[in-house]
Amino acid sequence: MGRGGAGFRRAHRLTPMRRTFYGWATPNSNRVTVMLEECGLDYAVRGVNIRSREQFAPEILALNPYGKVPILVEDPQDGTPPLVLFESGAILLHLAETRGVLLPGDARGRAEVMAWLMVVLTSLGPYTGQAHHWTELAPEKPPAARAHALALVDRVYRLLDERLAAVPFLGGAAYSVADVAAYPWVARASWAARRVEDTPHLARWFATVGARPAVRRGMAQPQGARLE
Ligand SMILES: N[C@@H](CCC(=O)N[C@@H](CS)C(=O)NCC(=O)O)C(=O)O
Repeated sequence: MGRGGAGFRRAHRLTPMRRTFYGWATPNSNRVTVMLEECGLDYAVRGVNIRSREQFAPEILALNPYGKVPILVEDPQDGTPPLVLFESGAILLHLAETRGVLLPGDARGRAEVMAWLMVVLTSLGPYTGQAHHWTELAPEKPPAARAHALALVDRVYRLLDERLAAVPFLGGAAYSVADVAAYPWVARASWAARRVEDTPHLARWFATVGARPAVRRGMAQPQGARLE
């Protein structure tokens, strides 16, 4: 745990709730750190180096039996058992709902944000991850597997670009959890041999979201972590 320079750190203001983020310099992890920053919350960072297989340490498996990051633990410090959450989408929705941010209150607006959040959770992330595997990580790189993965990413990038030609943010008029979930994956466009500037509306959105101070801070966590 905590190798690579990212140990146990404090950030921001103290709050009664003790929050601990477990993760590494990965897109799914950065969804959560960006969201915590957007919420202005205090949190501790526990580095879990997935390249060193720290996600399979007993301490991590006790929190997430799937052996994956991110994980967020909320400990109310009042005798109530801690809430242990995994799955980046679930964590984002929990924070949005409990903090009352980045999710519209009206059913119609909320449903629209949810639809785009689901696209990002089920397509952008997993397809980019598969493209990364078949272009860089796999010991063998069958052309058909690589082409299939890249075509899936291309389709979702074209979808997002068309969407962002019509509205400023993925969920519509306002910045939302859908944007928070998408940004760290678009930041890894090169994993799918892509350039963000080739999709101009997505590139405009990427620059806008990337300029947010909370996004910059969240993307820099865990400090010192490298995905090598
Ligand atoms: N659907 C999960 C995916 C989590 C995931 O795959 N995390 C990666 C890092 S981005 C991981 O832990 N990989 C190590 C492993 O699968 O062993 C989420 O959104 O949180």
